[in-house]
Amino acid sequence: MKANYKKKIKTPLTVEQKIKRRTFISFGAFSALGVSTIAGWKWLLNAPEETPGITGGTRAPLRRALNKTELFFRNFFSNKHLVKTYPITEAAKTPRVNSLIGIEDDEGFDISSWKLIVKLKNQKDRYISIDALKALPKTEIVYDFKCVEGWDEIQHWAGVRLSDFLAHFKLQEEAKKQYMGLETPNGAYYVGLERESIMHPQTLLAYEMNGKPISIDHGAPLRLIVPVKYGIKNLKRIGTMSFSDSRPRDYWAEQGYDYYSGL
Ligand SMILES: Nc1nc2c(c(=O)[nH]1)N[C@H]1C(S)=C(S)[C@@H](COP(=O)(O)O)O[C@H]1N2
Ligand SMILES: [Mo]
Repeated sequence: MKANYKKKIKTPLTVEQKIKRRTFISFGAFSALGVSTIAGWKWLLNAPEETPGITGGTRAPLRRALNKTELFFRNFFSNKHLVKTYPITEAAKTPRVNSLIGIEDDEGFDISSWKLIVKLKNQKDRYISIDALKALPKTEIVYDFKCVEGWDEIQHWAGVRLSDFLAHFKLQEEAKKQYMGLETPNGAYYVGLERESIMHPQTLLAYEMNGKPISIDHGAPLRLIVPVKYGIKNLKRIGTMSFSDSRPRDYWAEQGYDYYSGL
């Protein structure tokens, strides 16, 4: 059987009718846009806040978007992307000291008895001396250190590559976890780093600056140098190291700064 289509007979619209119709459609479209904007704004405003503690407490959908952006950059850079390096002659002779949280407020700190404490699940903590670290192959880097506050400076650092350290101390299994947490000995300053930055070939546990042991203000005896990140992640005076699949606490992320803080 053939379907029986009726031919629609249209009487042409007058100009006035056309204008009326357009006006009506435009008005409807703008109203719908307005309503959905307000609805969207309300939805965001009433959405639950992200898990408190780790980051600045933004709304969950916004955090999801930020995490997607972060994931894009993590995949994009992975650890094949190398930060630009410079000749040693260009390095600052007296690099600036920026901030001393966890350093100036730690009266009890004794550099001579310092050991890096590696916290392990279901195992005893490991204590690693500065001499044990210095016995490993030394890696140097001269690069442009960048602080989120708006300054940058070419600096010369040396130490043990973090990935070499993990391999030497048989911590690769631990390092398969998504995050590493580092804290000053008194726990006043702390950062969390994701796997790609930990394994990045330019990431160092640094014990020298300009060819000499790092000064107290710059983070003696051991600090993190992670050139793929802003200064805030480059923890000075490392006390403890730990591994986890959830984000470790992070001092500046708690204040609302981007947890990833990549360059
Ligand atoms: N323990 C500790 N590490 C820290 C900080 C700090 O306040 N305390 N500040 C960070 C910031 S914001 C920057 S820019 C760099 C500055 O390092 P510098 O003082 O060696 O220049 O250290 C980072 N590491
Ligand atoms: Mo900074």
